[in-house]
Amino acid sequence: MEFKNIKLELNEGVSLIAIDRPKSLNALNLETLKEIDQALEEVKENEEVKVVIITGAGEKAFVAGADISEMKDMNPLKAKEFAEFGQKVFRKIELMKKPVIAAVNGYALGGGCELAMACDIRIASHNAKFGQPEVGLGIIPGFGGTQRLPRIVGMSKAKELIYTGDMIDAEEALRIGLVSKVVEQEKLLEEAYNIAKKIMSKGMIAVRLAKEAINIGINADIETGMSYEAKAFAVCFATEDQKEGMAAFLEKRAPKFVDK
Ligand code: CO8
Repeated sequence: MEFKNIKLELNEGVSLIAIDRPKSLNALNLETLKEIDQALEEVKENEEVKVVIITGAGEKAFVAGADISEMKDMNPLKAKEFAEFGQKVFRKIELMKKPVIAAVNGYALGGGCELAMACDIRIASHNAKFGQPEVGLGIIPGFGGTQRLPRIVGMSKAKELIYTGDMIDAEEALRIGLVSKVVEQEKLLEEAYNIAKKIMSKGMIAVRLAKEAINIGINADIETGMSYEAKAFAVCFATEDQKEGMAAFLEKRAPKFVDK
């Protein structure tokens, strides 16, 4: 499919989705969200794609939020539909069987921070800025921010950020665990690809099962999480990759995983 507001590339097993609306700092209007949704469907179905990277085009913004000019005249029903659609798209990222890395290259505000938080791994460039400024617009986060931010950084910091609308820089985001790495802007995509390549060198079924176990466990009690982990662990032993991985270790050679 042809896209107007995003770019979609495939390089050696890695799909790169770049939000590309530079005039509005890559803000998410409905059309852009629909294109992201479509791109996610395509990468989900494409067996060549092993890992996905999401970034913002240009050097200034990852995504500066939902598009305020489009939201300003919404009635409550439209606002609910918009929030639910955005939530559904971001949940698709979270539930995708392939790892998704956010390469945050500038402003990640409101819906932009929420998009990054739906990804499995977040890395940022030094000039990245994060925040949930919605209360300053008289609204609250609507694409999962009230749910994911406390799960990622804890209740106190999440409430501080959401109630004040404060913007934090990349170093602070690293300190509070909102991102896992900060690099120079010109190295950001290279670093994201390096992480993707490292993941792709492992048993990808195991990576997928680990993602599922972590996602289920974070929203469940410990017994449910442990029980899921044990079952997913058992499933690994039905794969060729488990046999290959362990044989390769014992034979002191690099494993050749086949994703089976
Ligand atoms: N929506 C629409 N346009 C935007 C947005 C946005 N979120 N952010 C920036 N723009 C536009 C500006 O209007 C401006 O356009 P123009 O050139 O036509 O005037 C252009 O991008 C450049 O922006 P600035 O001139 O403001 O650039 P600065 O460098 O001065 O400032 C900032 C950069 C700090 C990022 C500033 O643009 C800003 O504060 N943007 C808004 C950030 C924000 O509040 N984001 C949260 C939006 S609300 C949200 O995301 C809720 C998500 C859940 C929705 C649920 C559905 C109901």
